[in-house]
Amino acid sequence: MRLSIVVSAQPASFEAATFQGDLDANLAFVRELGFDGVELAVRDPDALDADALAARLGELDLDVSALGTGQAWGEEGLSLTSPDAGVRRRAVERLEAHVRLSTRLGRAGACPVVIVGLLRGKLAQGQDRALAAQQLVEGLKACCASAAGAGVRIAVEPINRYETDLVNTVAQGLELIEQVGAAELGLLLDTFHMNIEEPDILQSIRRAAGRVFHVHVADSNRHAPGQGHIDFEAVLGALDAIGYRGFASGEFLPLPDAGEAARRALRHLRACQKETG
Ligand code: LER
Ligand code: MN
Repeated sequence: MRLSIVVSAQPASFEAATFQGDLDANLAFVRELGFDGVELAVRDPDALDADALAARLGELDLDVSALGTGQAWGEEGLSLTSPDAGVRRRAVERLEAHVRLSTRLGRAGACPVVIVGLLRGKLAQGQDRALAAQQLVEGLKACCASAAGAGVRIAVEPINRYETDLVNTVAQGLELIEQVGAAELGLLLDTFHMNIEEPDILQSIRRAAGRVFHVHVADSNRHAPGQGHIDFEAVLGALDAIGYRGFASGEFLPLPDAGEAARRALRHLRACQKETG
């Protein structure tokens, strides 16, 4: 399995975006460490120079595994389930901009997966859950229609209950995919969230077979893999066994610092891969 790591392309407050700050320097550093790719966290694609970014990635021979979109929620409050129709429309338009950016950054025919994490929103007090669920399906249908035309895939990330109350588990994610009914929609499995929500992480990976579009790796305490109690040898083995051939992307706290956390993650994941073959 190829390894990538989250680098924020624009300033953000999300603390598990492992690398933040000077984008050019971070890309070079990640390459030097030995990652095969980078996952870019992008608040607003229109505020980026996509041509310059594509050129820089080409120079470094670095693939983009995925585009994170959560900053559009965290920094601007965009949400696919906002009670405000204008906010929902802008969230869809923003995801469509991420789909366009994905087509600009794709290399060797593979476009980065566009992630729907916290951009799905969370329920405000008194908000009707059934209506929000329906709005989420409608928003994703619109995004998938744009993605289908562009040859881009979208991955919904089940996120633990302390961060959102919409789609916490793999089972809920699979149900949502069925409701949307689009081949472009799959799941992002994040081991940190799975450790909180899934009764059996390996069984949930097997249930998601064929629909896993992207993977985030962080340990049980959201430190780098190897610093907590998740069995990454078993997790990587299960992903391999279901035929997952995408990236495992590091999204963990930059502790004791981003470089050291990234080194520890690489060391641990490579050792686990050796064991699984
Ligand atoms: C994002 O990938 C994530 O895991 C969430 O906890 C926050 O967006
Ligand atoms: Mn994640």
